[in-house]
Amino acid sequence: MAVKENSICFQHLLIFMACFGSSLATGRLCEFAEKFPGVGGSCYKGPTNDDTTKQSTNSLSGTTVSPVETTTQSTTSPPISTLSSLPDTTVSSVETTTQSTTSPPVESSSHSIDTTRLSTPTVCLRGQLRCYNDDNEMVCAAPENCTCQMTSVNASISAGGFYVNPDCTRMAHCINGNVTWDDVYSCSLNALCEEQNNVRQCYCKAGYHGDGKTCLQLTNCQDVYTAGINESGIYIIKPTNWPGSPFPVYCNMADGGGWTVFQRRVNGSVDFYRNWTSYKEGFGQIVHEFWMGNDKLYYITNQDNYQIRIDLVDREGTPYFAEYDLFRINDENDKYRLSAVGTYSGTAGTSTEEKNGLGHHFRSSFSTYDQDNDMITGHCAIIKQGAWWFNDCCVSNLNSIYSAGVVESTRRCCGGDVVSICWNNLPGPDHNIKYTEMKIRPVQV
Ligand SMILES: [Ca+2]
Repeated sequence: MAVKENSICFQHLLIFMACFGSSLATGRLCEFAEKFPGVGGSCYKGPTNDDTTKQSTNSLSGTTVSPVETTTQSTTSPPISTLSSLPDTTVSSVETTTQSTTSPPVESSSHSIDTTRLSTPTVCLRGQLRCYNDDNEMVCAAPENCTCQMTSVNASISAGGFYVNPDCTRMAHCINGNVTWDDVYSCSLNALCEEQNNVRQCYCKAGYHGDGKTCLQLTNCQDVYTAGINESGIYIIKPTNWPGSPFPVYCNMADGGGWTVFQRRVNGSVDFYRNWTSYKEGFGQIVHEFWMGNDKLYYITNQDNYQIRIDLVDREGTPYFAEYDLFRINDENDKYRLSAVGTYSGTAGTSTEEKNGLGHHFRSSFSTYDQDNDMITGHCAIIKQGAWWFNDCCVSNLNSIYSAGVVESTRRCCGGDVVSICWNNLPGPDHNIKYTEMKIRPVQV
């Protein structure tokens, strides 16, 4: 029996794992985001009319191909091999020739059918063809619903689907019951010929995006966005010169899209008072509270000119944001020094460099409780219980203790003895930030 075009999305956690294991490796958004808004992934559902435009942008498409069963056909329908002897005007589902076109519709007055050999409808309405459906039953159907029987490879292709041969050197399509072979089909150097969820074709490797024939490297979330994916979620990227394996990041596609998120605080459930190695490698959950990791941040911000956006929400729910038109950090040898902070704009306070949240920290090295790289005798990371580009110590400190508590508006979180997530000069009380998100993208040209 020909297998119908599968819906390959699994349920619940299986979706999560399956999508991460395969589809995210392509960098494409998983449709399980339908169930888990805000979290990406990809699972292909068989082609439908509605999918036509989606496939053109998201590029993954497929259909299952299964060997033709001949054992049951002898009782309900003729074996495939005998179909070729039937008049062309009555059956069009047999593999014909390359670049074949749609067969003419069967006339309702057709009299050329051998009714002794066919137990299924012998006369079809105008506009229909006698052909196999996805259940391998001979029926009268609209041409676009006819499957294609490929006797040469002992397989069938679902209506509208495709077939790729075992070494991914040929691709055939089933269109209106006819098989059409592409002139050229081969895998990109950044793709693998393999079967995923019962669909064999060329698949882009992790960190790349495309149809398998062409695969573009995803060096940040802007590349994901440019590829036509505008839904926030998790994607696999591979920054330029990154020495490790491609890795997942959270892409925020709001505010113009293409933002690679590297820090988020939501409710204090993740401990941010951590050591140097932890900040170097990253920690937390990228769909929740996390720090992406200073090594990754270094590679991303050094492959182009990047801007940064910082979103803050205070305890009362009032949102603020700060943007700097340039942002970069150096590598570990230079203690992840904040080597570029551009011009400020936004709603999160003053534009005076000495007072605004991040500008004050320009040129400072990163410090953690086990690495004192600040500019005072004391140890800012311990005093302020955070990890930041401390100098004398701070005007901002978004990795400090999560408190979101009420504090006196006259006291400064970095200048006084209050220890909490801090962004001095935020309009209103500045010690009660309950939400932060730090994200970067290439400077827009
Ligand atoms: Ca010190």
